[in-house]
Amino acid sequence: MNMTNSSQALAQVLSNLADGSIKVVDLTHPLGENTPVIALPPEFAQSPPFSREVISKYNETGPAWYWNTIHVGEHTGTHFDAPAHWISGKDLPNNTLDTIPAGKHVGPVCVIDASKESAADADFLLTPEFIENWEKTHGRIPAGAWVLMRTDWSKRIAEPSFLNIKEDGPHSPGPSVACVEFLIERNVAGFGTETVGTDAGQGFLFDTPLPCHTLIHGAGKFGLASLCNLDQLPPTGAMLITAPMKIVDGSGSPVRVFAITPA
Ligand code: 23J
Ligand code: MN
Repeated sequence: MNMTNSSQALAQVLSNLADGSIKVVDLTHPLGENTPVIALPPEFAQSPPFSREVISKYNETGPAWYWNTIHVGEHTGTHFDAPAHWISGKDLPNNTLDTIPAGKHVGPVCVIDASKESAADADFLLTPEFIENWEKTHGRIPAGAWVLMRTDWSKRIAEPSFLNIKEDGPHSPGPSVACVEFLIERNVAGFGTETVGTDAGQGFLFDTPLPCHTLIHGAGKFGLASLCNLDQLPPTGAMLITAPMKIVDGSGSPVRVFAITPA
């Protein structure tokens, strides 16, 4: 594509955004004191809930301005997992938020609808067979695409059934070990879910524990957790923009995720 054509392509997108034939879908939950946080087994350090204190609010300490100090774990709410989050990705190049090239934050997105299966079984696992079946209808997942698993779990965000913790730990859907291997073979940008983390609730018991951390970050791929509004996306044809904070040496951060999609 020459300069004129690429300028025209972008002008077309902007004109379609203005006339409403292309829309922006926000895949981000509000972030606040009530945002659910993952609970690890008690022997491990825990991530605190989001909190804040007022610096000043139109008062003696700041008569015309309002600002807060926030305290938040990197992996809180709708958030981005960088490869350095996991020990398997610790020595990879460009594995932290400040070194991931900007171009990696814009790309195609495939949405795999497992909402019915997840409603029927809180431990539903996405498999290579399920994705291959999806590909028969929607085409092969392109290299560099985000793959998002739709479960409608985001609709439970204010309920105990979001974390869904039972006596034997959390129960929520996610990818199987073979599924994560399959996604790496497809050379995806990353994998995203509507649940508190990218792995299934019971993923710590898999033969490769927490494969969507261990394997995917070891392969230099990214994660997105606690997404919402996936039911507003087409299976293919949308563009994803992920914008985590550029934290020096950051392993992840709360993120704003937008999908640009045909209306
Ligand atoms: C730390 C330890 C285990 C897990 C996680 C974080 C996450 O899910 C996360 O937010 O990356 S499983
Ligand atoms: Mn995380």
